[in-house]
Amino acid sequence: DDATRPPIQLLGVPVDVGAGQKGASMGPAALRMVGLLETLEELGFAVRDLGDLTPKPSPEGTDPKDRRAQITGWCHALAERSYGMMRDGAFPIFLGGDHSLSIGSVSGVARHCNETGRPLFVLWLDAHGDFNTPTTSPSGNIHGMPAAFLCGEEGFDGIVPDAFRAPVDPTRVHLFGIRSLDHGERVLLRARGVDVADMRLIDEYGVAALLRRIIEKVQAVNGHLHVSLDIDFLDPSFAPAVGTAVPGGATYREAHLIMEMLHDAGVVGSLDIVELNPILDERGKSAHALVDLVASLLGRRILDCPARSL
Ligand code: 6HN
Ligand code: MN
Ligand code: MN
Ligand code: MN
Repeated sequence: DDATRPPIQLLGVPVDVGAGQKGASMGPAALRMVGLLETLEELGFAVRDLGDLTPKPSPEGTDPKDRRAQITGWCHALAERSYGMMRDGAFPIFLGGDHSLSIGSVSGVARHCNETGRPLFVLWLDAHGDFNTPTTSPSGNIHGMPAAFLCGEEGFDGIVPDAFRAPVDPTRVHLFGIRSLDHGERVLLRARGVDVADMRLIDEYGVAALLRRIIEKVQAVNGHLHVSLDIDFLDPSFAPAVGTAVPGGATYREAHLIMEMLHDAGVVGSLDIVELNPILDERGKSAHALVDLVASLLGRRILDCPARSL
């Protein structure tokens, strides 16, 4: 088992112009500070920290306040980098940074999957749908749009290089933990057939039953599952460091169970950790909670043996 584990590569993506509030650019530093790398090494992984990404500069004459141009700079650099990490055979972990970075990270992963013929699935753990387009968005903040971009919606021309524009099949995008949607998102999500496990469904059926169906779908076609973990998926009581907190999120144990099941299923091949805003944290508790969740995703267990059946 251990011999087949891919090495882990960490890449910081300190972008925050996609969000309405600044501060997520300090996320990569906070995750490193609470021991992400050491935790993964203790689990037996070879880990390489590639440091922080530098965005491509905007064309001369661009207004420095043009947020779309800045995101384009980040996403061009990140799509290439993400693709390179996949080609290295690594398990990439992208440390955000706001959620706009997933436009770049998933585009790189998608290109690799297309080349290797592996169907790509995305598990989007979030309070929000992130399914606005530049036309529907009430805020204009690009971190509220990445899932729509990935599913091939219009309005994002040039945000990644053309060679990386590889839309994901919307029926393979699974939004999970959702409890805040804008009107336009609700309409589009239904029209495209995206699978949405909202908190109401989670309350009724529990995370295990809902996640098992997704895992089985991925396993049936030997797919690659990319997990995009927005910290606001978690209940703000134990993960307060986020600018867009919504009450009623996943509990500490629900979140860990998801990670533990994903680990046991062996389907996850890449990960984003986004929206951690350390200036809103309380003594580092949100950063610690995220590192513990990543540990569960990568094999930390309570008992040192696989889960048993009933
Ligand atoms: N996130 N739906 C809101 C908007 O501005 O489009 C909130 C988006 C939040 C995005 O948390 O990654
Ligand atoms: Mn591969
Ligand atoms: Mn969110
Ligand atoms: Mn998000």
